[in-house]
Amino acid sequence: IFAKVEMAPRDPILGLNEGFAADTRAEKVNLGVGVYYDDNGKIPLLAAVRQAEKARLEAAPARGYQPIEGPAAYNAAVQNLLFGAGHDLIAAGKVVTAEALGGTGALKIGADFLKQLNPDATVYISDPSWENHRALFQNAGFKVENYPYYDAATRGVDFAAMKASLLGLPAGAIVVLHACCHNPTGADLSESQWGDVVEACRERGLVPFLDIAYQGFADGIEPDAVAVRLFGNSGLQFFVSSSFSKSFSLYGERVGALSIITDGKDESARVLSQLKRVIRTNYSNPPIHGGAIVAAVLNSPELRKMWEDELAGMRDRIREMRSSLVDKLAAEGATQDFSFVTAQRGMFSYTGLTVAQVDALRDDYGIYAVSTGRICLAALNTRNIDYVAKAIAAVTRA
Ligand code: PLP
Ligand code: TYF
Repeated sequence: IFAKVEMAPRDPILGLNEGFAADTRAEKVNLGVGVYYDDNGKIPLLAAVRQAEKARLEAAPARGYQPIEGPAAYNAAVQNLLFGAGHDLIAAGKVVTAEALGGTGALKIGADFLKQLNPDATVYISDPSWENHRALFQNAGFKVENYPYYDAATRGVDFAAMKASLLGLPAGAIVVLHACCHNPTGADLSESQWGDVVEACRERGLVPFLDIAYQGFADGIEPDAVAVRLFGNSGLQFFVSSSFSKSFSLYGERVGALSIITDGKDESARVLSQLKRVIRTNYSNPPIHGGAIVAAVLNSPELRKMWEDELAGMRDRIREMRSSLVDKLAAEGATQDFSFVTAQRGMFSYTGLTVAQVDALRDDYGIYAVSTGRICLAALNTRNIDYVAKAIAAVTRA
């Protein structure tokens, strides 16, 4: 039965971890995968998470099946974070939320549900985007195309091209939008540009699918929700996949959610019933632990404050690494101007490094970056940044 199975290509990002693990050089640095490390190079276990876990362990709750859509306390916490506590949409019963297996799981159940609703629709993702967007929607049976996004010349968004493209899409087209901290470019839209995107979606009858995997990593929980809030106040129906992998440092617990905004209670009930069917036939119901911890933190004023402070600490540390890298590259005599790195938002920088330069970083220095030139700033720390700056300056020297 397996004789004709071909070798599948490795994930271009997760695949880097294998090469990195096998590298025996002590000075090696993994700038590939989008994971936040602390200044000691460790994935942090947040104090708020630890406290919530301690309380749970002591309470020793039973491990029955969860509701198919996950617990109400978790889903309410997700909605409050996305739209702001007490938002009209929530009060009016217009938000259907289901816990999901990370942001990826949320995208997947959203994609499967959309396939039932509109099987012939095309999905549009940004050029470039997180590679899994394309694969995930293709595997759900959709044709996937790009809309223009990044402009290498300005190292920002070519918004005129993006907007013109959206205004040319057919009604019912599904548009995947990075709500903040664009992966991989770090280039985000301004609030007024988001307003234009909302209007383009309204005018063309598009199906917006917002993906927010880094809420809190640009400017903070509230400001990073600007796109979600603008869509939320627009009266449109849309999808949001959200993730706590990064913001709670709970990568392996697989905690995320899909939220669907409907036109009212009756539509919500029907949508939820179908979404539950999608979930039931995929994995029945979500695991308990991660969601219970996130809900406990978000629903306790004390733990929530602790979490927000820790999240701010992660955000600030990444910012420091950005400006420090720019300074050190200049001090190393880099022939290129890298000041754009401080304008990019979130975990990533699209450095403009070529494939050959990325290869040289790996071969000559044991520094691993994505072949597109994307690096994860959250993997830099006060001990490896000098080495990385020296290496980047060397491989980019004309
Ligand atoms: N969407 C984007 C844009 C991402 O960068 C990621 C990163 O992991 C995800 C979704 C998936 O998040 P998760 O790890 O929670 O599945
Ligand atoms: O872009 C990243 O690095 C993160 C982590 O298939 C990731 O989003 C990368 C690839 C993948 C799943 C997660």
